[in-house]
Amino acid sequence: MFDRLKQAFQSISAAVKERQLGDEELDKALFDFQMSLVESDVAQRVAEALAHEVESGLKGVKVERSADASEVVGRQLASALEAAFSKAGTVDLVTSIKEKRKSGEPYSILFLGINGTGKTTTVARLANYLKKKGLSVACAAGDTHRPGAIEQLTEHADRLGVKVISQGYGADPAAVGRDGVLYARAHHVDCLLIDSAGRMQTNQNLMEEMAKIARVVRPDFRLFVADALTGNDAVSQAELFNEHVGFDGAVLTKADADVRGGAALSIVYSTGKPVLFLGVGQGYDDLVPFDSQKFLRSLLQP
Ligand SMILES: Nc1nc2c(ncn2[C@@H]2O[C@H](COP(=O)(O)OP(=O)(O)O)[C@@H](O)[C@H]2O)c(=O)[nH]1
Ligand SMILES: [Mg+2]
Repeated sequence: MFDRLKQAFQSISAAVKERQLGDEELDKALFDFQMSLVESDVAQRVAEALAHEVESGLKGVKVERSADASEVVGRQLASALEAAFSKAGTVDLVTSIKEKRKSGEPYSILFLGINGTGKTTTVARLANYLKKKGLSVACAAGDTHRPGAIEQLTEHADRLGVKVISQGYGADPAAVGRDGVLYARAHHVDCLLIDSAGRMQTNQNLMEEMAKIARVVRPDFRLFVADALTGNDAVSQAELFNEHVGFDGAVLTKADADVRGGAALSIVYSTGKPVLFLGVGQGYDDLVPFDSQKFLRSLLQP
């Protein structure tokens, strides 16, 4: 996972370590760094900002040996990345759910994202994850558009022993979500997971529909699901959903097949929202909490 992104970070440290850089060489090394970030799916704007961090770090201190330069680069990148991740913060869903339950109300999570990113699969995997933490879960079949969507969710839920609340195709997803909350409240369910449709990111109707569910259901958490393999598209989708609907955190799916790795970084940088989980396969256990400290260490340590 994320190998290409790791290489990009390591190559800039190596570049400044190997030679005493003149201005021209430094410019070239910075340009190469920026390019290699972009090739690893880091959004252009974010790549530029990171290259700028390195540049100002090297200019701001007196660097006598190339080994020192490499250290400065490492420190500068580490603090820039740490600042972005700590600004986004972290969310412990299990703790938040338990907190909310003290009030007697169920905790609700609305899933957002375009078709094919892995929303329904992630609803199932999160249901499995929360059950293993000892919490009770129900799902609302909020994708009332896509043929087969309700059956897909029901099949997963049956296998996991989780109740699905649905009203069939063509129903108002906001009403399905509200039904789900009423069911969860009446049956003392800890957490309700609300699936949703996601036709096209450019579809204004989709944004309006999602905003309506959010308005009606007032979920405790809006979870944006992005497909890591779509790279920069995932970042623009994140920005779009964040602007029109708003979200509180993200899941990055298909990380098992992602060698580039820039999407996580770019989503956190450009939306200021944390990544909570990585999808690392198609099985129910293939959802792992995202550890930003571990991620940063793996990027920056040779
Ligand atoms: N390899 C891999 N495949 C995934 C992952 N998450 C989802 N998928 C696959 O992506 C496809 C679309 O998933 P689905 O949940 O139906 O997406 P939705 O349209 O957003 O609800 C399915 O074939 C899933 O098995 C993941 O983390 N890794
Ligand atoms: Mg789906």
